[in-house]
Amino acid sequence: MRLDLSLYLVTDPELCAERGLEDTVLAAMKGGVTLVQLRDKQADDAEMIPVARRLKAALAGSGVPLLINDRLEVALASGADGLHIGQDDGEVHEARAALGPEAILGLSVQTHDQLARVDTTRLDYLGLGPVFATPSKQDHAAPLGFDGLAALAGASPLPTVAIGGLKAEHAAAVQRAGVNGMAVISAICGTPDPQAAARAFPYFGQTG
Ligand code: TZP
Ligand code: MG
Repeated sequence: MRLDLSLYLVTDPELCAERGLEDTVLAAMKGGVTLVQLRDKQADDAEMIPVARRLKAALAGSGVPLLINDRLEVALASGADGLHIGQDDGEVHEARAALGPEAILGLSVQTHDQLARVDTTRLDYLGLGPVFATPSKQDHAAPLGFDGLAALAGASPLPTVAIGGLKAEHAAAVQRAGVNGMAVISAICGTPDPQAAARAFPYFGQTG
C-alpha cells in the first residue's frame, strides 16, 4: 500500500474508549488521516489480534494502511499492512524478513547516533520524536523541539514523521522542519469530534 505520512493517527485504548476504537478511527479518516497505527501497551497479543482484524476490516477499501505498534505477531496474524517498532522492539532485519517486502516498516529514532545506524534497505520511514513532552507515552526520550526535529529530519535518509505533543497549530513549524507528516494521539483520539480534529491539520503532500 502507498505510504503517505501526512496525518498519521496513533490509537490509544483509553483515549479512544468513549467513542470506541473503530468509530474514532473511521471519523478521523473522514477528516483526512492518511495512516493508522494500532498501539496498545497493556493488551497481550491474543487480545490485540481480534482488535487489529476488526480495524483492518473497517479500513478495507479506504487506501489507508493499518500498522501495528511493536507486535510483529499481531501484524502477521491480523493481515495489517505493516509494523512500527522502537529502538528496543527487536531487530529490523528480522521484522522485514517475517513481514515480507511489501509491508510498511517504520522505526522510532530519537538521536543522531540512532539515525546513523538506520537500516535504509529494510525500513520505509522513521518516526522522529518526541517533539514535545507528552503524557501519551511513558518514559519517553528528551524532547527534540523544532530545532532538534529539523536537524534529524535534514539528516534522515528516509521519509520522516514527527511525533510527541503535536497539535494542528504546530503544523507550520513542523512543515518548516522538513518532515513528511505529523503523528498524533491525543490531538485526535482525545477529542469529542475526531473528524473535525483531523481536518484541522493541513495536508503535507505526497511522501517521497
Ligand atoms: N512516541 C513518541 S511521543 C508518543 C509516541 C507514541 C506519544 C504521542 O502522543 P500525543 O498525544 O500525540 O502527544
Ligand atoms: Mg515500541
